[in-house]
Amino acid sequence: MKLYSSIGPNPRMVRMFIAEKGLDLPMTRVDIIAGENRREPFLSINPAGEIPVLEFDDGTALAETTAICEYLEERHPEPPLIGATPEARARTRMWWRRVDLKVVQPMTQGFRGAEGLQLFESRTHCLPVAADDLKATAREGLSWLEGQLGERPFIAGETLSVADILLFSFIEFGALVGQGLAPGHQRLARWHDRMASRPSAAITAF
Ligand SMILES: N[C@@H](CCC(=O)N[C@@H](CS)C(=O)NCC(=O)O)C(=O)O
Repeated sequence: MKLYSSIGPNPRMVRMFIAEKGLDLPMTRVDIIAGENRREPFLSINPAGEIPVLEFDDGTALAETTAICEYLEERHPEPPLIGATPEARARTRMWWRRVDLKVVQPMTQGFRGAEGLQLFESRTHCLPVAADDLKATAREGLSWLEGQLGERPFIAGETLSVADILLFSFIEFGALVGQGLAPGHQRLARWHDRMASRPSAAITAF
């Protein structure tokens, strides 16, 4: 089994997930800036042309961070990063989805419609006219999470989960592309600092 990885928050979150599991997978680097992921032979591995991809020893491949993390959790349940019980798994998936829909998607689309436009306009439908609103939507999502976090140590509860890993990876990405935390995001800033001190957070670009 090996992972196709690159710069960017999606492969980073999967690598962080792998590190938190204590796993060590061989990796192949894909140059997404040069568009290696948008042409053959990569398109035969993932027709969506995106990174990360987990390739199995029989040559079949699995894309999408969600599917990859779910698979790794089933194969390597310890430590649980999605959950050890049906209730814990459901709670993590609820927060995972909220982080994805409220922050990750609008932040990504906001970036692709503005700072990332030159790189992405020939690859996917970008929304330059909506970029500012998409960024505002991501900021609102962060503010909502700030209010929800309360005094909990982690996004989904008392222990680290994939929801923390996803949010951390995208908050770090946002900081690089002009979508960093706002001064009012104090709980998230403290949570971010705790996350940043984990050894798995040292994994940045491939
Ligand atoms: N929905 C995909 C998104 C993957 C994605 O957008 N990956 C970025 C890197 S962070 C990528 O491949 N960008 C290059 C491109 O789209 O050409 C997932 O969850 O894995």
